[in-house]
Amino acid sequence: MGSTNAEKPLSVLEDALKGGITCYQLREKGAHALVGTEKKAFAVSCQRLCAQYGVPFIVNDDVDLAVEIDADGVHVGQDDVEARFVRKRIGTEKILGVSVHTVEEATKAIADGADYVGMGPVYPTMTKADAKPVAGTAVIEEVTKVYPCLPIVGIGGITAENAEPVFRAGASGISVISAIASSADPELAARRLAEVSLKWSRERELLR
Ligand code: TZP
Ligand code: MG
Repeated sequence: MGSTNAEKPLSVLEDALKGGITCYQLREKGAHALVGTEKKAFAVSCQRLCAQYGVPFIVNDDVDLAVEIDADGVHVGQDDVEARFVRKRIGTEKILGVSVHTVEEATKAIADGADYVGMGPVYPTMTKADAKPVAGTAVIEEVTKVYPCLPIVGIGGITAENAEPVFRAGASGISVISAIASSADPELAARRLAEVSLKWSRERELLR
């Protein structure tokens, strides 16, 4: 018996959790994206799985859904509802992430109450149809210099093999889709990414 559309992503998520991911963001996008009650049911299944592993569950864009199911946080981009309104709505206890591409956007994200910023695409990616041009790691370095304490998560085409320059530029974390979801062994892929990430968080501790 084959798995349903909703089961496959759930099994990938469980593998990723076993492999050691430390945060999960639900990004329900594209032509076959679930909507309405199906989306909510899927979100709750992901949320429960994340809770079993003690991993924060963040919803991309959909503030209403995040509030309705009491998600751990919300992530918004520059074209979504303004971060300051999201912060007002979700309160101070929840995680707020904002995608930024410049120091100016980072400044606004901080003023709006962001806990972290996502920056990318660092490398070429096929995943986001409307992704901005590839930014490399230079902007991450720039934002790190201005805001050394701001948690930055790099995104876009990142794998365990090319993650090092992202951390070296100042990112505290990396965020991936294909490197795990398109892997033949998502658990192993997540473990490798978690290892690289752990190595860099240790190095950062030593530098303090
Ligand atoms: N924002 C910039 S690139 C991207 C998003 C959401 C997609 C990243 O996906 P992948 O498969 O890890 O390149
Ligand atoms: Mg968005």
